[in-house]
Amino acid sequence: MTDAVTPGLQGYDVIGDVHGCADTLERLLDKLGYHLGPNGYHHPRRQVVFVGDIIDRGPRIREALLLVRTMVESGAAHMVLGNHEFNALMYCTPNEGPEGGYLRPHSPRNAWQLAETLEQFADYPDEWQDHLDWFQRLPLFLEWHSFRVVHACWDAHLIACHRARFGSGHFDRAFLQETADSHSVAARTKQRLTSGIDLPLPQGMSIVSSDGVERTHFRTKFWAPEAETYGQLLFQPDPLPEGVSEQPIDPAHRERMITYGENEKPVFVGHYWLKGRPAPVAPNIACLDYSAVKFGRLVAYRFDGEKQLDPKKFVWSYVDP
Ligand SMILES: [Mn+2]
Repeated sequence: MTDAVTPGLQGYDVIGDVHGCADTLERLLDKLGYHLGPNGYHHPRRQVVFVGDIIDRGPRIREALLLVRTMVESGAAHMVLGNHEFNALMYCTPNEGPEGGYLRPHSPRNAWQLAETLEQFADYPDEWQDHLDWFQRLPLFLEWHSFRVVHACWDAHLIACHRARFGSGHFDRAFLQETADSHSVAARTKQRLTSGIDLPLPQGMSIVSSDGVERTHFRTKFWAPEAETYGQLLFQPDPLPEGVSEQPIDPAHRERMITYGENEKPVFVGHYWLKGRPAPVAPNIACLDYSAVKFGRLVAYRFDGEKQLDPKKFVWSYVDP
């Protein structure tokens, strides 16, 4: 666990998916009372925790990444990796196994996900490589005495396994190489922690999500043991196809569900493209991704050690279209 050892530190501001919205991030930090000094943004009594997904999609990825990294390296912030950073790492890392290529295949869809980032770093290849090296030094999850942060899903079992191997949320080159095999523990850990639990739609069905991608799976809650239907388990803005919502959850799918107990310490995630007014999704769970890059809100939660999250402690900046 990471202990709050910084003298005078009073709390943490957990910030959701930035996705290249650097201007909005600057306005949010300003609103939260952070000041831009010679070593980047900082606050005399608070630290930021970024939930990951700083890159891809948005207009100022390079600036956002530099801002965040400067804060982390100066001690003003912490960060866990999002699926976008881990995917970028896999996309750009050669597979050292006999199959060769890259850890993440250069398919049109995978290329599309990283296109905006690679485009913005096209004239700065050394800088991009240096960021990739930095991603490899960041953890998949963080835990303090009073709260936890992971990009998409706090899976206690996989986290315990990861800790048994690495002692923390960090990982090494061997782990990164192992993620190329989708059946490996490494791949399952990366997928579960940074992308959550996806369930397949019934045979032949698909959803075209709001970003135009056709999906055969949908995103689910990791804390809904009482859910009986797929609709009660759904956790994404795009609705299920007609009729699927009311269907009872298949026992095989139920086996893949996990829970997050109501007495567990608060956990913060991003990832899920929420819309509307920010609020806790459970008394001890907050998702901070409110679709900033789709002209939603960039959201922070001001955490001061409370056991039950308070709807009044969300702060946000709107993205200027
Ligand atoms: Mn995201």
